[in-house]
Amino acid sequence: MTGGSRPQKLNYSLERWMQDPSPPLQSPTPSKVSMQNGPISRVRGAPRPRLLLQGQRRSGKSSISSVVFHKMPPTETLFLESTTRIQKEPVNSFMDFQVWDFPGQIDYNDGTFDLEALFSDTGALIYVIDAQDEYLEALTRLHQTIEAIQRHNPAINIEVFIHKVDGLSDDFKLDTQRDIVQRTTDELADMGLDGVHINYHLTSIYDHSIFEAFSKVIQKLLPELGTLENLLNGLVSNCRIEKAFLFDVLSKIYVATDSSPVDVQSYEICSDYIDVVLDMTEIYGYDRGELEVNTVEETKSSVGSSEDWSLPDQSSVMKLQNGMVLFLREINKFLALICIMRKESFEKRGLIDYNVQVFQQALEKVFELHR
Ligand SMILES: Nc1nc2c(ncn2[C@@H]2O[C@H](COP(=O)(O)OP(=O)(O)OP(=O)(O)O)[C@@H](O)[C@H]2O)c(=O)[nH]1
Ligand SMILES: [Mg+2]
Repeated sequence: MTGGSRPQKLNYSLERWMQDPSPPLQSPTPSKVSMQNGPISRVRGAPRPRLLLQGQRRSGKSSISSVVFHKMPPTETLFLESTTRIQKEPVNSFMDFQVWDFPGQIDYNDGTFDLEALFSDTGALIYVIDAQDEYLEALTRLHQTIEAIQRHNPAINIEVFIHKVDGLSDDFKLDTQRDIVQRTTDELADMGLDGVHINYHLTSIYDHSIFEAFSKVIQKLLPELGTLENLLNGLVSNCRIEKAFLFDVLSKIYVATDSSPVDVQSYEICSDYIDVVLDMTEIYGYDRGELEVNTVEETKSSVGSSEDWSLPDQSSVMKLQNGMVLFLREINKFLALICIMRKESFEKRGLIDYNVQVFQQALEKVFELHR
């Protein structure tokens, strides 16, 4: 995956399907939605990976793109029209990337497309399969696409979204996944492509699964992922935090988490918490001007104390009935850190504040390297 697209090399057949890019997606009303005082901007100058959303007609590609990147309520996707041209969606966030939403009827395996150009700057192929429909034809197309990718750019991550699973029982979901994996493995083996690694995700726009799947897809494209995980591991162990997520606020994709296993409920509650904070900020937000942020040294002197600790402006806390605490801290315009911890751990607020600041500064250095 390398930066920039190469439209001049696309031949007529592909250009015919292209749509001019829409303006880049930005954080919603950035002046109000906060997340703007932190020192880190984003990974400037880093490659802008391309994600291709492909699959049969009506499989749900545009719905996924609209729900994840435009905050469209899932029920409104019922009124989406069929895509006729490739929709290029530049996403400007902590990491710039672009999503290309393909029309279902496009057959780029017909020999006239410049597949070399199409796949050359691509980071991931997201192939969407409607699990509520017959999927044999979709699988045939998927296998042809994988074969083409192997020929042109085998470094592309192949992600299969077994989609619309909201209508299926748990047993049926797993049976469907097993069947799709088996058929794909067999078919690829017959094609002599047994070593190809494919990731499968069960998804629906009606719950958090689509955000979780997208998080995993994006994480694989982040060169800094290992470092981010290490930083989060350090934070978690120093402050006795149960789980910590670094979220992209606009899309609710989590960019990284500590290395303890992710359970869906933790992810869901953190994701819902972002919605609550953003909604409140939207209504009651105020211009905070320049924030006075303590230096690490200043904060260090208050480590261990809890009485004289006041919640920094860029934070929010929610205590849950079960004795757990949700703590959100904005890192910058795009990113927020959300931690789940026990009440007792949260009482050591000076310690938390100090460690979060250390974490924030380390993050800045990590991203600085890629500017
Ligand atoms: N039940 C359910 N329906 C979904 C889901 N995602 C999308 N849909 C529905 O699937 C239908 C088709 O969605 P689109 O997003 O237009 O499909 P598409 O793949 O972009 O179709 P083309 O543009 O024709 O290729 C819409 O009615 C959506 O509401 C889902 O997760 N669950
Ligand atoms: Mg579409």
